Amino acid sequence: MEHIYRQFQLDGLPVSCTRYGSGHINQTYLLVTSRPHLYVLQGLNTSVFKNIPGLMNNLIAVTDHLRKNTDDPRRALQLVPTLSGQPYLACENGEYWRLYEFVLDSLCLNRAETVEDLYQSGVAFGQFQNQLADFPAETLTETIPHFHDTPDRYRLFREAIAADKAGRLKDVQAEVDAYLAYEKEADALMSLCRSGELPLRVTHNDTKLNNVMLDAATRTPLCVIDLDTVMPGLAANDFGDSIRFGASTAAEDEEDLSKVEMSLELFEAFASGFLSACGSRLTAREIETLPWGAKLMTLECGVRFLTDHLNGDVYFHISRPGLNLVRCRTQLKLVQDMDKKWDEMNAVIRKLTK
Ligand code: ADP
Ligand code: GN1
Ligand code: MG
Repeated sequence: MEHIYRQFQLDGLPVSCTRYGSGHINQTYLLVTSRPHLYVLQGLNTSVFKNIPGLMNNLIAVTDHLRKNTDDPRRALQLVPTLSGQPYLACENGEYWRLYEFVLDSLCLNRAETVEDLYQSGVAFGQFQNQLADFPAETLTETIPHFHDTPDRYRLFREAIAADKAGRLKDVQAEVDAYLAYEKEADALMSLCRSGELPLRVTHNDTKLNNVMLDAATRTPLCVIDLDTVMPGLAANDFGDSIRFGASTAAEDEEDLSKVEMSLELFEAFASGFLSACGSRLTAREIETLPWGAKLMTLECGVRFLTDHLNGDVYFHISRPGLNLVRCRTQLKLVQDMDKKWDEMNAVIRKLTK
């Protein structure tokens, strides 16, 4: 990694550079110098992101915007420039690298340790939405076209089934059939957007709990990270992706499906934090359709995992064979559990906005 990090303006001499975090897309390293000064070094995934200069422009504009409201360096991601003063490194071999200041004295959780943690992550994503309400959406590059277009995800799923590139279809027919049975629901939110009933807003689009930094002492929000997919989108999808990941009683890659449920207690905690931070900005229709965001983001993510399994694991990082299949099963279990709890999920939202 030395040839990469020595091209950035470092404070001190590099002491260690080790793989870090549990993101599924980029290559992330913790870089520590002799000062000591901590950095996060990231290699961007060029097969996922086709327009990295556009993506980096989004990131710079969004973080500049977030910094307008605060003097606290921990409240917005901060890029460290290269030796030649560029905000990121574009290598001759086509790789792109960026360096962030490490958000100090923070927590980044893969699992809420308390119900309050999930409440606070709801506050973080609600605030994020609030802070970007006056951001000029038309200046953003769409970094992944059709990112949360669930019907389009089904189209790609059908293509993967037809191609059966990795020869795995015969082993996963049950999962394929179960997901195809849900296809009729895939357009529920997109159709409301097309008809003008739901507005497009500047959204994060990847609102996993591990994309929020909490203050280690107070466990309250510092900032939202992983801004690669900030684009115009639906508020319900930001809400929903957080529920998919954070309100599950088990990890995304849990093999024992009896442990996987969508916890109504965690659902309420996140909803309560999210609505307290951004509820007044949302229309009644947006609020009413939040449970759909939860169901569709979970369904869509499951379809994406299964598509990737069929394609031979070319998109999401996997640490063991079959991991995308395991992930698609947990998402399916969550969708089925949401079906069972549908009336209660809707009742929670009504109760919180009474
Ligand atoms: P990916 O797109 O692969 O998920 P992320 O940008 O989310 O990449 O980074 C992966 C992980 O690295 C995060 O979940 C977090 O633990 C850690 N991380 C990223 N940026 C920072 C930062 N500035 N300070 C501290 N930790 C960070
Ligand atoms: C990826 O980058 P990361 O790990 O935060 C993915 C999300 C999925 C998520 C599933 C750019 O998020 O869309 O919901 O994995 N990000 C991208 O865990 O595809
Ligand atoms: Mg991430």
